[in-house]
Amino acid sequence: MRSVRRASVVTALLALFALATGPSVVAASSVTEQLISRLNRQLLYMAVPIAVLVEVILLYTVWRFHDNDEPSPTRENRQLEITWTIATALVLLFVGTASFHVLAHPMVTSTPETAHGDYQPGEAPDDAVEVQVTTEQWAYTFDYPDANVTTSEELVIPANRTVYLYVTSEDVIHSVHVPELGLKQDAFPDQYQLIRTQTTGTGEYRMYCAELCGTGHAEMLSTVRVVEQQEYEAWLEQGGSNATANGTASGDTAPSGSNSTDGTPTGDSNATNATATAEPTAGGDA
Ligand SMILES: [Cu+2]
Repeated sequence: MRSVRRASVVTALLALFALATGPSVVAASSVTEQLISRLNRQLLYMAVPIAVLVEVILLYTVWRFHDNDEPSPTRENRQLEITWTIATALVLLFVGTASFHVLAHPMVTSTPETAHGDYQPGEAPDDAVEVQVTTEQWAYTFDYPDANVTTSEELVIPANRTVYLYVTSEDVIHSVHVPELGLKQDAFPDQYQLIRTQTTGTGEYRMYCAELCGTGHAEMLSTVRVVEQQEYEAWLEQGGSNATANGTASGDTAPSGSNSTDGTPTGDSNATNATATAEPTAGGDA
């Protein structure tokens, strides 16, 4: 019986490590999402066999001893105790190492590398795309300082390039959340937080506010559109397809109902993509 137990523990552990180090199977939309999903799968590969093993032992015990009228007290079993102590230590070691590897990754957790210890827009490397994301009740403003473009309609970024999003708030605490890209960062007034990522292809993703911030919280939505470099440059050149000269002042801007799919700059696009909720502002970029 003892050898059977030990063998099952060892087999389960070997299977865990084999599965945990297997190749990733799902195509990720960003490096950040890739790291997080892989960790999630690894932990699942750990947890599921352990859960199954425990359940099997439990059911076996119930079946085997359900009509035992004279149960004998548990005897000390040093070998078994040593086995499960080492097995548990190995599992925890793996979970800790795998988690640390992801949590410490700069595309997952940004750490200020500057002497002043916080983030300041303008400090992104030259080859990275920098966007300032300003949140307010209940809208977003996206500033592209290098191109002098400001828009409140959607966040447009180029594919396969490192992106630095400097997140801040004009009023209360918000949280910028793009689940499909694995991005989430709280936004605080009077300071910048950094989201660093790199997408792996083009696509369109929903941006949510993930911090209850008032009555319009549920409507605080926007779109992240990842486009090819060429399309991105054309979009910037047009001043952003939906750019507004007074983007930061338009507090009543409706949450983006943007459903543009072709990404072609349309100048004053309010006429074309005004949805039931979008209140046309006075003439786009004038
Ligand atoms: Cu909110």
